[in-house]
Amino acid sequence: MEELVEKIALCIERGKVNRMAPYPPDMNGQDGADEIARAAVKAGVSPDIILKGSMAGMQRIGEKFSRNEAFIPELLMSAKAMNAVMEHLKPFFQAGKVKHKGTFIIGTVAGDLHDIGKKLVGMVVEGNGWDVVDLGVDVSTEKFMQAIKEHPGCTVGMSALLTTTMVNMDKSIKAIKDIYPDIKVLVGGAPLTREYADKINADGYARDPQGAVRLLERAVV
Ligand code: B1M
Repeated sequence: MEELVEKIALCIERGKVNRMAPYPPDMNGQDGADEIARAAVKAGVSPDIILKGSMAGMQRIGEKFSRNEAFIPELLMSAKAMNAVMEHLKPFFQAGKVKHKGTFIIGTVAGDLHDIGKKLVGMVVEGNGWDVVDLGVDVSTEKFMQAIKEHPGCTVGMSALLTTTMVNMDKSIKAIKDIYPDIKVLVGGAPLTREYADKINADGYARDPQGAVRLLERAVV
């Protein structure tokens, strides 16, 4: 099992999406993240373990990027490989999707293009019985406000992966609370801390998707 997980981590680190993908050239003709994740699911490997391998691959490419050993195109290929794995995990995370506990609007804040963590949070929240509206990336305050107007009583989730964009949460929360003081806003993403969440008057901070579900259950159900 460990071997399978390591293979997934390697495909994500190297940005090997599937067998047909010509990139990276030295992995030509080998199975990619798509085939290996499919095989892992078929072999009964737990989705959490597959995810752990995927995150390890992302962590490695992120570290290479920090050391100037990888650049944006490589990060994009890793993201593509990660998305291929997530397609296989979706059915598991969404398996519990029965109750309509409420609506959760989620988006990555203005200026930020990181999609994967936010998508993962949306999938897990959806699997726990919430209707999820994913506004995508680079979501402006106006777009959050419009979605709140369209989904009265919703809860809002904001994700940020950059220290330079997490400050935009502050602006969006202020604007939302001004007009919709009862709307709850949860925040998360790698650079965030509980202290920062408190400072910007977020109603909750979650480190991971399960934390977001716990907050939602507490705040709303
Ligand atoms: Co960028 N990037 N990136 N990147 N990128 C990071 C985040 C970075 C840490 C890399 C590094 O330097 N080691 C660094 C940020 C440094 C900082 O600000 N402290 C960085 C940088 C600098 C940049 C650019 C500025 C690079 C440049 O242009 N010079 C640029 C910015 C573009 C922009 O957004 N405007 C940039 C671009 C990109 C790509 C577009 C190429 C690509 C994203 C593609 C995509 O998403 N479709 C990318 C990638 C892939 C990464 C890394 C390698 C991986 C991110 C990821 O998907 N992680 C990342 C390094 C790393 O994370 N190790 C890096 C996997 C994902 C599952 O985890 O998103 O953390 P994560 O989500 C977690 C939790 O954070 C949490 O739950 C998730 C699951 O556990 N969570 C929430 C997230 N949102 C939540 C919301 C919640 C609750 C929990 O409630 C609402």
